Parts: sequence; C-alpha cells; structure tokens
Amino acid sequence: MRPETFRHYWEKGWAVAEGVFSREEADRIAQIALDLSQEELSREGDDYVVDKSADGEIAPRKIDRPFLKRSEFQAFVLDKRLTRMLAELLGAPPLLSGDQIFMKPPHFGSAKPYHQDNFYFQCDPGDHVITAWIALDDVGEENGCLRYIDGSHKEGIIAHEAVPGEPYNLVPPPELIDLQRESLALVKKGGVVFHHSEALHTSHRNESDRWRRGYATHWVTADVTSTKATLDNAYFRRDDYPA
Ligand SMILES: O=C(O)CCC(=O)C(=O)O
Repeated sequence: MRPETFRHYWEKGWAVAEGVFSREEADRIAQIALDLSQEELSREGDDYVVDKSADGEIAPRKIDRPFLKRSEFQAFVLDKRLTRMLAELLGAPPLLSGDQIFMKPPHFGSAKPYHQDNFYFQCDPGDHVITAWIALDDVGEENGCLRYIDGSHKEGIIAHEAVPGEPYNLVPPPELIDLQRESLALVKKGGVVFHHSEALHTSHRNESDRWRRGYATHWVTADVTSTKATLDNAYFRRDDYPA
C-alpha cells in the first residue's frame, strides 16, 4: 500500500486505493451480483433488500451475505491483493466477518443516511474493524459515491436513532454531523475504499443513468469482541472458512 494511502486512512478515517482489481474482474463480479439480485428479487419482495419507486416499480437495493451464496465472491474477497492491504492497515491478519453488496440502479438507488458502522456492530477495539468497499462500477458524485466526515473516527461513537418509516436506517442527530468536513470518495471500478468502523459516512441517491454497485466487506482482527451478536455468525468462525 502506498504510504500516503495508509496515512490518509488513519488521519481521515478512510482512504481510496485505485486498481486493486482489474476492471474485467469487477465487471464479472458485478454481473454475478446482478444475476443473483434478480433471482432474489423474483422470490423475495422484501422492503429491506429492494427499492420502490413512487409508482411501485422495484429494483435491487442490497444483497445480504453474498459470500455464502456464490463461490466466485469468496475467491474475490479473499484475494491477497486485498487482504495484504487490510493486514497493513490493521497491523494484524484480517478476518472476514461479513459482507453485503449495495446496489444503486440508474436513477433509482436510494440514499444511505449518515451513520457509523460500529454503532451497529458494537465492536471493541473499533480501530481493529474495517470495511473494504470494492467499487464494481466507476463511482462519482452523480451516481452516489461514499461521503465521509474527515476525522470522525477519532471522536467516538455517537447515539443513532431510527429514521421514521425506515427502521433499518439509524442516524445520529444532524447537528452532530459537521458537513464542513465532508469529503467525497471517488473511485474507479476495481478500486477499493477502506473505512474505519467509526468513520461517519453516507451516500446519496444515484442521479445518473448508470449503475453504482459497491461490494462492502467487513473485517476484524482476532482480538475483536462485540457486546452484540455481530460476530456470532462471522465467516471466519465457520468450519468451511477457506482462508
Ligand atoms: O454503499 C453504500 O451506499 C453504503 C455503504 C455503507 O454504508 C457501508 O459500506 O458501510
């Protein structure tokens, strides 16, 4: 990893590494994700994994635990090009705890409000918990890039409350989010955005006519514990964990 990427991560709470995977590798995974989400959409109809437009049209919103659903995802996320970078950031071997793919179809994908992952995870130490968000499309402002509050990972976990009508979205009070310190994480297909578990982050709606798919993989080190059930079903604890 480039020294400036490492420094950026620890100073700001997030960092972009371009070209970790090739564009072709990202395209292949994006296509498998699309096929899988279409399958899930046809049988599930669950509000949590789909977005509904005003006229009732539905589109994929998220794939939960893709790692357990296709072997191609396993090979992709356990690739050494990624795990070596995580080992550097964490200072210890990274263990995969969970994953999800956030889909934002053209002109459709909804916003994800500001939050800290570790409010949900309740893991300790927070410094040993990282998300590696792999860009499966070119990601810019217009199609809903990740946005961060620089340095927020150094300020502790703040209280979050449910958004009315969206029980799955918990958000801190807006006055605690200092938008003066907001940065955009622009990244090309195949690049990775790393973020600290306590970095405040969000993404806006996809206003463009192209997709925005991000494969979020969650990593911890062996010393991490949680006061919630976060790690109970962690992949690295499974007998068939391939690493
Ligand atoms: O992909 C998104 O829009 C949201 C991702 C996110 O919140 C995360 O990876 O923690």
